[in-house]
Amino acid sequence: MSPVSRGFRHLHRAPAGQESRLPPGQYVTEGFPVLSAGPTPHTPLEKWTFSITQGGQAKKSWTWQEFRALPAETITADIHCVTRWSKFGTQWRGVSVDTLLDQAGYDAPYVMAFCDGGYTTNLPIADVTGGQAWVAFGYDGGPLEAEHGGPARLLVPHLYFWKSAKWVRGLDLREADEPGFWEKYGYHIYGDPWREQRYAGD
Ligand SMILES: Nc1nc2c(c(=O)[nH]1)N[C@H]1C(S)=C(S)[C@@H](COP(=O)(O)O)O[C@H]1N2
Ligand SMILES: [Mo]
Repeated sequence: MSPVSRGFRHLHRAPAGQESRLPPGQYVTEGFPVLSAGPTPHTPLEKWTFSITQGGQAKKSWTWQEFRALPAETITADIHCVTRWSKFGTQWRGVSVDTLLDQAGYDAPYVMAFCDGGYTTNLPIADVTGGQAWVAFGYDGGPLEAEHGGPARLLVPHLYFWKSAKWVRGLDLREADEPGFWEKYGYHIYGDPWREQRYAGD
């Protein structure tokens, strides 16, 4: 299956005065490229759940209805893809990962996000707490489109966008930082765009 990759038009430099918003080696796009390593899954909402798991066991699980009843926030963020596009001022609606982890209870240094379709990505707990990460279900005032990760995706805008797992279904609490899907293929284990951590060893 060849990866889907489209919407790379008009990559340009940061507008005057906005240069400091653009991490090194990045260009600005006005479009919203789609990058998917496989086909877009379509899980019906009545079968959708979000779970915080540990050692394969669910500590807490929400149905779509329960998830949507949680307090939501509007998030405005710049996003940065490792393929060098950045998009300024994207607007999302989502539930803070803090809310989910606080309800589940947690005591682990890492998480592995897991998704419909089998994609995974690893993150330190310190990067998904403290108001830095959301499970986003809305984009630009509407529902999040399936190709961009709907019904819900992880949003971790301070790291390269591959960490923002689309079609996310849960977070598995981990004692060790194990590589996820792209990290196993040689992408950086952490992925800070400001330190240009694109590939292992950067
Ligand atoms: N489940 C899943 N999540 C994923 C991916 C993927 O292939 N599958 N691609 C990642 C990559 S490399 C990027 S840049 C962003 C792209 O999100 P977009 O398609 O909404 O632009 O999703 C990330 N999350
Ligand atoms: Mo990406």
